[in-house]
Amino acid sequence: MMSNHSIAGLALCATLLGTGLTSAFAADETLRSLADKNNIYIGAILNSQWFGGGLPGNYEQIHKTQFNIVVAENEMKFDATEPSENRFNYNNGDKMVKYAKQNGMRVRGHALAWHSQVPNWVNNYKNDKKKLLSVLKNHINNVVGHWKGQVDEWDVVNEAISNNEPQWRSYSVWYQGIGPEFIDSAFVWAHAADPNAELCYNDYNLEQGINPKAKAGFLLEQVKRWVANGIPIHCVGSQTHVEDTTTDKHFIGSPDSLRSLAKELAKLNVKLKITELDIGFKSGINVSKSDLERQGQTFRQYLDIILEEPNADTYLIWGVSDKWSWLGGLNRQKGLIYDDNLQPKPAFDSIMVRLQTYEPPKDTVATDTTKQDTSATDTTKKDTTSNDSTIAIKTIAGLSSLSMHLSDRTLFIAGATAAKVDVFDMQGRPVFSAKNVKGSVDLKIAEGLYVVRVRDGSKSLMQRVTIK
Ligand code: 9MR
Repeated sequence: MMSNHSIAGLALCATLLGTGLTSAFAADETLRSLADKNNIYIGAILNSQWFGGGLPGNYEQIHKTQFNIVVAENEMKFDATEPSENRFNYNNGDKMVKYAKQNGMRVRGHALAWHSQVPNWVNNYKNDKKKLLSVLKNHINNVVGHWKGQVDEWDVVNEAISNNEPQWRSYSVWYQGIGPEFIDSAFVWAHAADPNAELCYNDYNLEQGINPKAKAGFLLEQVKRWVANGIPIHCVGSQTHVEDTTTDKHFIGSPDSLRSLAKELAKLNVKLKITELDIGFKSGINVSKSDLERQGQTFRQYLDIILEEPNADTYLIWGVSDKWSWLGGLNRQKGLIYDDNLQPKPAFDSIMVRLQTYEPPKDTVATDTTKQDTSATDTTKKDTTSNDSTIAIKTIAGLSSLSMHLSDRTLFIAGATAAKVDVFDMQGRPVFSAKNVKGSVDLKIAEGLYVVRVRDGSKSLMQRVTIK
């Protein structure tokens, strides 16, 4: 039987051909296969209904076919993981990590230090700075430690900035009890618990401009300070919960503003990720076909940032289907890329086509400004690390003619005529390099965790490996 997506793919081909465009894609291409090809992560949350087992069978099928990164809607938050003091519950998080592993997906952890979804027992210590510090440190140590090497990136601090007149958010037990230094400490503790995890500051309204009065402007100043002080921050997550501009005339965000933030962060060697995207319409209004098409264009404009900015690599949507979305609580509707019946919307097609047609600028490789090169601590795509170094790298069959396979310290490369191989340590420092590699090369490096990059002309592949 043909899947929804094959049907959608064929329908889209037909639409494109009907409009005179010759571009068409194979019926088996998915957002995921195209994201892989473009070296980015595309994902959607596993929502709380999935954890409860209450979703139709094709939800999971769609999720694992279309996405290569996953995050839990609520199940890794403080109240879920430490419901009572020093008693941790990892059941749901483990379930997601297992699912991600089985399906070769990257895992985001959300969120360690946040003012919301904090269990009541924490508030009992609101006037005890020393105790609160030890509570937060213990939480981070345990949670990050539990998923060390399995959760690739964490929202270490979420929504610590206030909405108006940017300043720190005051109604937060962490801010009130500890002061803004809870942020610096949280990053340091998270890094100590898993030195290889990418660590993000995550917030909303970051698409509203980078002037000092906007949230992103205030954040930028803090990121500069954190970087200057050696705080291990590697990324900023822009939640990007936005509204369609025709239904909210006062909405001031734009993809261009978010792109400006990405460019400023690049100067600091910090990544930008879109972590919770939805583009809703006001509740109660009739949403027409052309509204949905316009929505698709906005999804595409945000995707362009991720495709085009070298320090942007992740495009995560806060839900799969409009049927299970938090947006109703915000007086918005229909903000996702699948409709109530799990059918792809015009936004899905818009993303699909953009992923298919995007061509990186010709000088990308020559000037060495590839995505992977911009972050010193890039944990790179597709960590398929296992205990056995002989299968540490799996080829991504059919997605690129270039592939690699590691056996002990010998790296075998297929599909290359004269590849350049570079190996970096987890801080991004080059440790080995070889030119004109055709079949295989011996990696003369010590035991440890590395990133291997193979480039052959305009083709490029990057993987994390364990050398034993
Ligand atoms: O989608 C989440 C919803 O189910 C929860 O009730 C809510 C509680 O605060 O959190 C929602 O997720 C939020 C995310 O964790 C942080 N950014 C805003 C998201 C939407 O509110």
